[in-house]
Amino acid sequence: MRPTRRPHADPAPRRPRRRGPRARTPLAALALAALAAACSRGEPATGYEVLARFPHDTSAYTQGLLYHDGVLYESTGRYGVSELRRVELESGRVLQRVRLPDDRFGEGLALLDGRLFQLTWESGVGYVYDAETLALLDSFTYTGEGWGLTTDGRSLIMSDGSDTIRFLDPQTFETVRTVAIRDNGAPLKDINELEYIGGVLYANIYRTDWIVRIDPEAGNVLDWTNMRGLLSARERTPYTDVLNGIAYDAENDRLFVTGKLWPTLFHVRLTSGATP
Ligand SMILES: [Ca+2]
Repeated sequence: MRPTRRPHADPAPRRPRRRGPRARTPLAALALAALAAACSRGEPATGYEVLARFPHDTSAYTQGLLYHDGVLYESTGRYGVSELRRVELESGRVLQRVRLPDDRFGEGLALLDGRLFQLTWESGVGYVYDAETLALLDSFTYTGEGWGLTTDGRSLIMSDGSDTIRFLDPQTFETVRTVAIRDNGAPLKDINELEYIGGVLYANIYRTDWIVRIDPEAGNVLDWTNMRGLLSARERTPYTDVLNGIAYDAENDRLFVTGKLWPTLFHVRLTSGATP
């Protein structure tokens, strides 16, 4: 069945569907109890700490995000304005941009062995660029939709809106293996932007404020983190869209998150994420 079509710019942000930790394990039950206790005390029920804030282009419909050698690389979506960008972290200034064809909707982005790989949403076409120059080197095709993309250093790891993650060979783009994502045995769909950090797959869940951490080998969800309240009400406009975009600065151990058309990119530390 075809997944629900994603809005290009939702003027009235949808209420996120209920997603989150379920009290089916002792750990989840403890986390929920702590959450309930925090709520009852009037404290914000969040699972993160903001360490720094940086400007983010409010015209960037963030679909892919990564950090490498001191700069951010961003893939933006929407037909007619999709781009690959090199972005200065501190200012949010776009240092270099490559415009996609008007009929391509930019999606996930990964960097492996000096090459950038960019997915598109429904056209089944991906692009390969030189990471230094952003020169277009090649293109490839895949079946189904393109959502998130990251790498474990060997394979490209791709989400497509379903509950299955694909591992692609970066040379042939063949699917090497697939992993079914399960949260306490239940299929977890709408896995969106991805970041592979230290053997763990971090993922946005589309239309929610949740980031999940996944064991990419077995496919089981390790924990959920609620990013609610990250963007203040003052920073939101009718055009502000959902949380999406996770990047990691391995050299300085910095985790970055932002959202589609958000004015801010955050350096955060996840505090509620507990590995069983
Ligand atoms: Ca990412």
